[in-house]
Amino acid sequence: GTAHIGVTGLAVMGRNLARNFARHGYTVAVHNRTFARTQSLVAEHAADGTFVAAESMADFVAALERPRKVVIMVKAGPATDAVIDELVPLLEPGDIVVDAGNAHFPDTVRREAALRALGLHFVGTGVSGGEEGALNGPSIMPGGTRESYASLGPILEAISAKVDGEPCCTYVGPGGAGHFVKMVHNGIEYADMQLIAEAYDLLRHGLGASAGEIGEVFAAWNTGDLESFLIEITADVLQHVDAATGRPFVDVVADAAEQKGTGRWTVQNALDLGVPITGIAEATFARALSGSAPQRAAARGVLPADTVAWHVPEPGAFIEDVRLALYASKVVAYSQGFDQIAAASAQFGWDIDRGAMARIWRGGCIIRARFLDRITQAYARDPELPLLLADPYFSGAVGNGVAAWRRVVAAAATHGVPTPAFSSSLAYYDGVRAERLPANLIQAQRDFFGAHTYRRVDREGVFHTEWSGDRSETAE
Ligand code: 2AM
Repeated sequence: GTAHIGVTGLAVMGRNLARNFARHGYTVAVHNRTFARTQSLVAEHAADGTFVAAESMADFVAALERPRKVVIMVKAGPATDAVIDELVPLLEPGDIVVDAGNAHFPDTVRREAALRALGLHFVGTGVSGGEEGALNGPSIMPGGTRESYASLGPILEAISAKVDGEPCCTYVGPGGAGHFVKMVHNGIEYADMQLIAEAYDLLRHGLGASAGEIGEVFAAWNTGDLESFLIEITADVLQHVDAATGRPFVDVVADAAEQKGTGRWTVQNALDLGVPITGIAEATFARALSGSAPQRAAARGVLPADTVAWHVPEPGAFIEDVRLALYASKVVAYSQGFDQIAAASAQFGWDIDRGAMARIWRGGCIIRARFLDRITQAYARDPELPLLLADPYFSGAVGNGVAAWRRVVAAAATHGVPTPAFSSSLAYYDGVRAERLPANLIQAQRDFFGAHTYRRVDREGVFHTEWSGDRSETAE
């Protein structure tokens, strides 16, 4: 065969990836379980470049040059395994199977090991940017062997988004590293969205501002440190007017957030690793709370607020406080997400370059933002940076806003406006910077009821006190 790369699974994402490859001059073999989709792609988009339409999996594989590069773009889960099972007997050692779907990383670890045993390369890759990104340049996070990246990498880099001439694609690490990083990306996206929603809610309650007016605030914020895709679309969405009612669009949208599960995966993994990603966790739980219809119905009008009316004396100063609180909370969420990447990288031996992850998120993906440059710079200053928040640039930027952050969280609590992500981020900030935490008491309690032992501040060793006896202390 002569095709440079193949794509199987031609729903919108696969179709757009195939078109993106073709537009970059690659000959693309295309295949789909239902042939009609393959035919319509080739019929409608011949102008994009050269496609080879294959009706059977065998014809599809035969159309590819060696080593074969096959991109699977089907719904994550059993469909991916079904396609792999059909594909593998047709392949030869050295061929590269790419799963570009939203796989859960433990599945990728499993599939990579199984295909490696057969002499095949399995590349689980994150692809972010939705349909539009897949067509015009996504952020691509490929895992698997470094060897596979030598031939596959240049093709993925070619179709990825570019920022300052640099591709938003790099080798992430072995095994499930690519899908892991994509998962954390999505978790950070949850946190970012929740923080933006809380900022909107604060401006709504504090200023009594309309959605359109708040949209103007976000548009102004998008010219500064907060400049990002999510802030930009928020400004746009807030200013959109519902055609049917003439009301602000967001005012007619039901307030129950849904999720497809990547936030949940991120939090579940953080619990396994013991990494406090409170921003992402609060964002995930906030969606769950919004969808807790029976509980909300039981509480509405029953639980007293005991608040007074909110009159912000200086709207301009309040808006600036909220902006600073948003930026500080956002830095916390990213700092926590990068801690999670570091912990998983250590646990699984993936050796992930965190600065490079921030670099490939600058374009194509949902969390693309100006401030990611700052993260790359922080890890360039210190690749082993233990806490992003403590990097000199970020500690300075957050430190500048900390008084504002406290005013915003205090005002939200006083006036009964829920800000779980703002509040927990500030609690994390104060926790992580504390000279001494009350965990001393936790350890003493654990020793009391369970003889779980404790360490002392003044002596090395592990100790236990005979709580039910003479309260003497023994060294373990
Ligand atoms: P279809 O067009 O034949 O339904 C998204 O659902 C994409 O995944 C579609 O291209 C769909 O093919 C494909 N897909 C879903 N389940 C599949 C399976 N078990 N085997 C192969 N392709 C599958």
